Amino acid sequence: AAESLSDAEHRTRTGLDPESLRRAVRDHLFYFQGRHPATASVNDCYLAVAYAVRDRLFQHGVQSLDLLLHRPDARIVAYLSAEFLMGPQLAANLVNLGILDAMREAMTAFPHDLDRLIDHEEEPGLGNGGLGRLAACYLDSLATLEVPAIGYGIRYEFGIFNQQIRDGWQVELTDKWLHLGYPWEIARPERAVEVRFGGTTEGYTDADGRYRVRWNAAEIVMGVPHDTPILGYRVKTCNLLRLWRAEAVQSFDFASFNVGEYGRAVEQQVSTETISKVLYPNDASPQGKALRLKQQYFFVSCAIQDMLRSHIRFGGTPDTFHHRWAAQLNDTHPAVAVPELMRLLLDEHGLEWDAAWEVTQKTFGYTNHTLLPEALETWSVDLFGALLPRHLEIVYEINRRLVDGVRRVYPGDEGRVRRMSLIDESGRRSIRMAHLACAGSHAVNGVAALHTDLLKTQVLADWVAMRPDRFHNVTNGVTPRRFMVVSNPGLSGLITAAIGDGWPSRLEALRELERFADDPDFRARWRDVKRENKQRLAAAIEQRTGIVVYPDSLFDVQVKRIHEYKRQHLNVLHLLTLYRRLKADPSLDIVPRTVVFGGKAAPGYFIAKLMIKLVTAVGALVNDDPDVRGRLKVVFFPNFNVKVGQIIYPAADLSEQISTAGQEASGTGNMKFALNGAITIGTLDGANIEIRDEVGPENFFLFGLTADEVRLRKAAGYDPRAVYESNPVLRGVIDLIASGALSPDDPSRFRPLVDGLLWHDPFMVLADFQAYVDCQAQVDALWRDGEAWTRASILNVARMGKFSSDRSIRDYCERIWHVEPVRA
Ligand code: B1N
Repeated sequence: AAESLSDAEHRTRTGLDPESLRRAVRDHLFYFQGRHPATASVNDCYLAVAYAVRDRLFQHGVQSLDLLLHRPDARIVAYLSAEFLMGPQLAANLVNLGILDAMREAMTAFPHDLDRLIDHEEEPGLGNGGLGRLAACYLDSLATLEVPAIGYGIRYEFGIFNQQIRDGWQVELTDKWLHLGYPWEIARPERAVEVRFGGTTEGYTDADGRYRVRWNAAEIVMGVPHDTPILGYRVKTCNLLRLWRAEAVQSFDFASFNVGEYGRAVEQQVSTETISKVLYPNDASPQGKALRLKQQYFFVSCAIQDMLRSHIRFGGTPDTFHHRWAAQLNDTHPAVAVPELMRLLLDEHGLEWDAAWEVTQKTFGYTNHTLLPEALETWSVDLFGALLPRHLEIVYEINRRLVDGVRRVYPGDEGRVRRMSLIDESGRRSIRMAHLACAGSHAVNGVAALHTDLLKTQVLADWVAMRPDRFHNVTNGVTPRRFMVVSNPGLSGLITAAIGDGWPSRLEALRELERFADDPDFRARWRDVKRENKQRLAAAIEQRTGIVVYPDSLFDVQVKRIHEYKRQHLNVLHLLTLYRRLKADPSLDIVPRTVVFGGKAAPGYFIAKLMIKLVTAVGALVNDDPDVRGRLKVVFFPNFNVKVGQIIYPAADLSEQISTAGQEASGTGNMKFALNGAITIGTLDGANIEIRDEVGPENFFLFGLTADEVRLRKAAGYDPRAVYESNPVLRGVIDLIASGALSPDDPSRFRPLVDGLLWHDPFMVLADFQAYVDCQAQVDALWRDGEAWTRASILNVARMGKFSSDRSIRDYCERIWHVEPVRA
């Protein structure tokens, strides 16, 4: 009975034809959920289909694991990330399995069709934005490229909040993604590990007479892994997303229980389980809260212990850990992995410092995702030491050796020592997590060419000077399976009809579309697809906001987290410019536009929330004004997430990527838009620069200061007030906002925004205003030439192949991880 299943047995149990699928769904409904197919609810049917699909994923998954057992030499990637923004799983898994149509047919026998079930699915929002979504795209590409990999993270009970718009303001609601059951994961309580916190350390001499350290912790928490299978596109490789849930160690506080303090025992349990309760909803501004550090250490310790355990079980030894595992730190959130691996190698496995340090450095790579000073994580030494006393000692020892090294190379340069130290001594002493990550890694990378340059010349310049060959650029990418095949079936079908079906896993093949760019018939079909997608979005907009928009208008879209550096307010200033032109001359012949915004603001970020209110206030002013007569519509689409993105990207004509140059590390929404035929209006920031290089400057609307110009302008003493005074159009819109006309119930409501722009404007909104307005006029001009617009749209898609996350992952595999595919 222990033998494994034959291929034929797999086919009868987990067949991929409509008849087998229908039987599998029916069996799950009946035997697993106790439901009669005829009376099953939408959720019943959804769960049954999901379980039937999961069976088929695990069929591949068990085989992939089997393969690794027999290939102990194969290197495995561990992607350590505090966030995985996976998005809906059903359609993506059906596409990767190649059974979307078969399942659609199978479901005709049930009361709810497949598209209804796909629409019903709720996504696990276990991430804030680009960083978490990137991790999810990378898992898809790793599996597709047949590279063995595990994503390690936290199974937050509550993900990113649900956003409602009430009276034009953002309201946050708890995200209860687990409430109807999550069918894609499987809990593995037998693989739980223990994680410790607090207490003290003590030295002792071991049996061999060597000095060692023991950590007497004050608190023990259990980490229980929950595994989600990650199948590649049309391959047999199935990897794992392993998320950890914090649970109380059952017997831990029996002392209080025994003396009748049941309440205290339960309190302990509640406080323990708080660790994996909720995702911090801040994008790019960490909170120095003890709970956040606990979350970070919790999942990192679970992951490293899990990796070590499996390495040793498959016959490895601690000193060869890095042969088996290549671990990537997704920003500094998991950087405590560096002292954690050191601790395990030193204290639990008895390695000497130098040997442990070599293993550690060879294991880790570190990806930096932001230069924003407020986003560079530091932890106060006091907090860190109270929670992780042994790790603090190890950090000090790493630092002692680091500082020695700096002094050897740069004798007398104490300024450099202070700058490079892992400890910031300028105020209350704190640990610089980016420095810890650099110290403990053999490779450090930025996420787009400009970002890597700025990283190397500014934030990490001292580190580059010491170890120039450790720095790399790996430009981000996105998965074309989810962001084209799943979300834009119309365009995907048209592309496949033209160039065959190989492009989703070989995205450079899109270049073959170039020869259709001048084909009138192909252009017409291209427009038809876009129109259908716009109709679909228009229906969703009306359903969710009540606003009626016209699919023939130019869909001008900005969806991303709300942040001053992303400059949603610059977009609003343009909107008001158009509005004032129409008010001045209601018969003006302007290009009809629908301007769509979407995105969440961090709950404590006052100005970002005010920006949302500003957008909705402009919508209230503009949308029903008879002078505008439907030529301008402004929509704030609520609760932007992966699922909403899958409706929005395919329907966009114009992609707004207008961050202040030098601020957006890469951006990935920019790629999703362009891959769906939107043309970008953008600054020379992040990956915009590389997108423009690829698609051609004539197919990209460029405006604004460069990163260098921003720096110079600030150094010269930027005076936003002077810009305001000298530009009557700008003055007109700023005065309109300041006048209270947009907020009659509270005339000074937008004062903080206006004052910020006039007196500080750190993101150079006013400096870029006129260039942006002029560039939007060029957008109008091209739009009026429908054929030329379509041509540019086709060429955008044809030349975007570089931005597949498959290319990014190949870069990581070759240059950073040194791993190879393991073919089934
Ligand atoms: O990472 C993305 C980039 O495309 C974006 O440009 C970048 O802004 C984003 C603290 C972050 N950087 N830093 C974060 C997220 C959560 C958090 O608590 C920082 N997100 C980014 C992918 O490279």
